[in-house]
Amino acid sequence: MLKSARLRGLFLFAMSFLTAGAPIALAAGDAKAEETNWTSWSFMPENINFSYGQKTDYLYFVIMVIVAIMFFATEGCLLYFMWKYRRREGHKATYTHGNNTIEVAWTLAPALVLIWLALYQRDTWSQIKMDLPAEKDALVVQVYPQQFQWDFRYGGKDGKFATKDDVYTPQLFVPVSEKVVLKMTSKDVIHSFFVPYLRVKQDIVPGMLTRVWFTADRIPLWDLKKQEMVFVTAADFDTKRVGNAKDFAWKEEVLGTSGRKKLSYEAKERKAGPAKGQKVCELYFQGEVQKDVPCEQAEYVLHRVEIACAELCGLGHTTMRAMLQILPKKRYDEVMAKAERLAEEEAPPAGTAKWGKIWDKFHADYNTPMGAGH
Ligand SMILES: [Cu+2]
Repeated sequence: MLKSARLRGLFLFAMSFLTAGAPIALAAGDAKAEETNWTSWSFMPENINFSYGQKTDYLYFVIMVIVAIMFFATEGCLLYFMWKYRRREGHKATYTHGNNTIEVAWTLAPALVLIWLALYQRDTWSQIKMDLPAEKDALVVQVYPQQFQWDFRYGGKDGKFATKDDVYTPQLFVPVSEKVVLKMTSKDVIHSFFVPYLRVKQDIVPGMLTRVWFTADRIPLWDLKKQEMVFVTAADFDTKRVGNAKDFAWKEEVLGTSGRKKLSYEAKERKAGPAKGQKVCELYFQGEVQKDVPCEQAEYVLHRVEIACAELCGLGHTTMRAMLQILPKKRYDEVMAKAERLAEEEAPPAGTAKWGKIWDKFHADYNTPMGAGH
């Protein structure tokens, strides 16, 4: 195929640059990988998991650079050869059986890149998947999905699972910047716990315990003026006037024929109570809760991020979603205290019997705390 020796040399040089040059160049920048915001480079949603999210983004970036070089090199060759060997008067086509040297080179080059990547990402992989925090140092939540819903269970007041004071929720509540360990198994088919903002995606298999850990280091809020989501720190949260999502309605408006959606929150009107017909809200400001204030005073609404099932678990796939609520520690404690009080007073919600019937019966060992590691 490549008749001239110079061309062949050029091609081999490009290939060896890919195998050695690119990884070395990238590894040189590795020292700064931790501080750099790779999100903007890798076209990803904002990363709010500072425990390892930035490392995931950096790996994505490294792989994207390698693939981009490969893409432009091969497509460049394709275009060049199309032009160089185009049909011309007086030029005869040559019949070729191929070139073994080049074939070995372009098989070996990607193989070496893959081997290098496998070695290079080992530390990140073990931090995410192997070195889980000890459960006594983390908030442990059990996750028990089924077609097509998510269910979560907290230990309740005694912190122990499979006891009477367990708290059952259809949403996941976590305090900001705290280590969270999820212990998960499935009731029916394989599901997958996927939260892009946390850089977390973990399959959940029936009859098997999978654990995943993360920290959620930013609180999602909805900016009412700009009608868009923002992420704030716990300290920033206290400086903002934040409304409770239950006082607001979530609206979706489809824009023209493009199918793009415009999302917004709007204050709800009260149907009953002292402020009937009026728009009054609950407001958090500087760590305090104010009740029945006019909704116009709210600048933000407590927002949530989506938990999706990334497994194609049936026709109703898109309906399998839950919400993750990330709260300042004080708010989280209030919400949990209320849930714990309700759990003591009331019978567990309908549909939670499956925990006792399957989870506690067959996987009683999942309920005991585990140490660090996997
Ligand atoms: Cu699913």
